Amino acid sequence: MEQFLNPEIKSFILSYQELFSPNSVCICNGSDEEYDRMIQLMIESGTAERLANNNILVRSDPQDVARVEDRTFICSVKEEDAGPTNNWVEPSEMKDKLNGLMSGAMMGRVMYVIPFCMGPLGSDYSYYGIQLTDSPYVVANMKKMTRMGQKALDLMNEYGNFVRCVHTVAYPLSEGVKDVPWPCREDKYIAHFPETREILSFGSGYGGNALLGKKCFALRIASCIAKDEGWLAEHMLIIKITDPNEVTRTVAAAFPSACGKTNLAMMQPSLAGWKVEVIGDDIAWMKSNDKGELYAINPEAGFFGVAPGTSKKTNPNAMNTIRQNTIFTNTGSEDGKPIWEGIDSFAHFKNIITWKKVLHDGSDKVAHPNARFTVSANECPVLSNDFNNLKGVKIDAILVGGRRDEIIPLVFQTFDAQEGVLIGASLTSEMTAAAKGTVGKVRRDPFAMLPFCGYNMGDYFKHWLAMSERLPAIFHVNWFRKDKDGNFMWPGFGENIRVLEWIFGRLKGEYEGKKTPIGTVPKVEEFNVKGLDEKYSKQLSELFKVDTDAYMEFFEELESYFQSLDFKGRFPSEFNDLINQFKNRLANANSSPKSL
Ligand code: TSX
Ligand code: MN
Repeated sequence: MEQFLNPEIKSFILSYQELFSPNSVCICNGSDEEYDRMIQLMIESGTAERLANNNILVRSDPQDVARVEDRTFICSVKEEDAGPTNNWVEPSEMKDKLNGLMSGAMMGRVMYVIPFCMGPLGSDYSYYGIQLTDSPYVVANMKKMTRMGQKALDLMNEYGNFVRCVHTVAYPLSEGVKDVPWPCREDKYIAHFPETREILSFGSGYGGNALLGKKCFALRIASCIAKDEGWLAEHMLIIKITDPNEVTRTVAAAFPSACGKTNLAMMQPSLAGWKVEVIGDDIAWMKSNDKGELYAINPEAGFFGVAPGTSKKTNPNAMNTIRQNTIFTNTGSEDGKPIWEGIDSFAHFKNIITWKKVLHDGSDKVAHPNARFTVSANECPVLSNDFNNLKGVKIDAILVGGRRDEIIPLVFQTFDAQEGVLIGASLTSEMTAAAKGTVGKVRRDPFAMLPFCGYNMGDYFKHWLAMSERLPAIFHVNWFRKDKDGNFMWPGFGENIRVLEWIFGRLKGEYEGKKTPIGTVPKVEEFNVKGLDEKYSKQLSELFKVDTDAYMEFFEELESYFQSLDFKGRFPSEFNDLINQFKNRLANANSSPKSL
């Protein structure tokens, strides 16, 4: 270690070097040469192969393809600080366990030291981390997903504080052990220590388990820092919308996985003159200033997106983003091109090699459903010029959304921020391939943070309520409503700009909307249907309808969900009042329909 490292950084590295016993230590500088060296290592070890356009394809072990929520732990000192939605283990017990397991875990390997910054380099919003890892795949991915290397290290040396991120695939190459293309372990641990801002990740090399800057740091640990410091670390995209008169508004939006966050973040609007630019597709850090305005940054530097379903039709800007300089993980390939289910040109391919490295015969999947692309945000043609803005961007509206066949209208604005917070806490999602579990099952997913809130969800609700005086307008959207025959009632994708246009009009005070018991929906005549397929425009009133009986049941189900969880006394009683407020309005609407 020739270069200057402040004493805390030095002792962090040395103590884990001693524990892990790697052959050598490499401090990453984040250069392109270093990236190329990681790729070369992966090619030589059979982990990766080159595709066209400087893309590469990596195949993981089929046992290591997604986040492992049942192996993810919040190790706060007190159990009640982890709350009912997290797995809790007492910190010293977890440390002892992992100290034992990690002893000698990097034998025969290099320990890479990755200094990185979450957020624009030099921004007051940003936080630093150092990840130790024995995986060249992780080094390559961290270069795309974070501001990684020398500059981050220089700033960190000066600033002092950093989150300790410790990762090993835990496959030591002791005497006589041969390496495998994707080393990993069955007994995985993804452990978070919120009080000491530490992450210990053992036995997995995949995604959110291993790229510790993302879900572990920027959501689980950051949510704890944010609660302590009075800001928000959220599972939200950030987009900047420009109307035909060059008026811009910036929106943050929380959607559970599989609702198309990345598609919305990069969407190509169908309405002429409108522009949508992306600042982030997954995580937003939001702080309010002394004027009560909310400002946000995207702590990430790249996109780690789900490949299956991405196509010229669903997300043309993503397709252009990932044309070159991209790491594909667990996709199929043919002739130097990455391939997956839902890519437009699928049928043209004749000799596809699947993610499991066999010739595709139609009976098996080309790509794993959680196959990913990793790409630097700089490759994105619709990246906002505010992406690196040190001051962040002012958030004019918060959107929350779910994926619901029935009941929830296309869009409504909540009457106030407190009601918006309750609506955010009411989100549900379908289980997806992004995490190990039952695909297709509906689960409650407050603010899309269920797997990512690093502390007691009751305290999280209280924190949102405490922030509510400083929150902008809140809207709920649902692109996924279906008619009685099971057809989608809304075309979605680029046509969602019509919903954003209405939201825009609300923010500018131009649209009055129509009051319903749950909030304000568009008046049909306010909604821009120019050029919209008649099959959709003729059922708009249906899309804006609020079924009071169904919504009454919705709030009753929400109530029983909250009651089913043991928040250890941390549940905000205001939520019960808010639910009653909604229920009273719904009951009144039923008894006297003319009053609304
Ligand atoms: O991402 C989606 N969005 C947001 C886009 C900006 N998806 C994909 C979800 C899975 C990740 C959507 N799917 C959206 C949507 O708005 N809407 C739907 C449902 C839908 C699917 C297909 C059609 C219409 C609606 N139409 C045809 O296939 C022709
Ligand atoms: Mn996500």
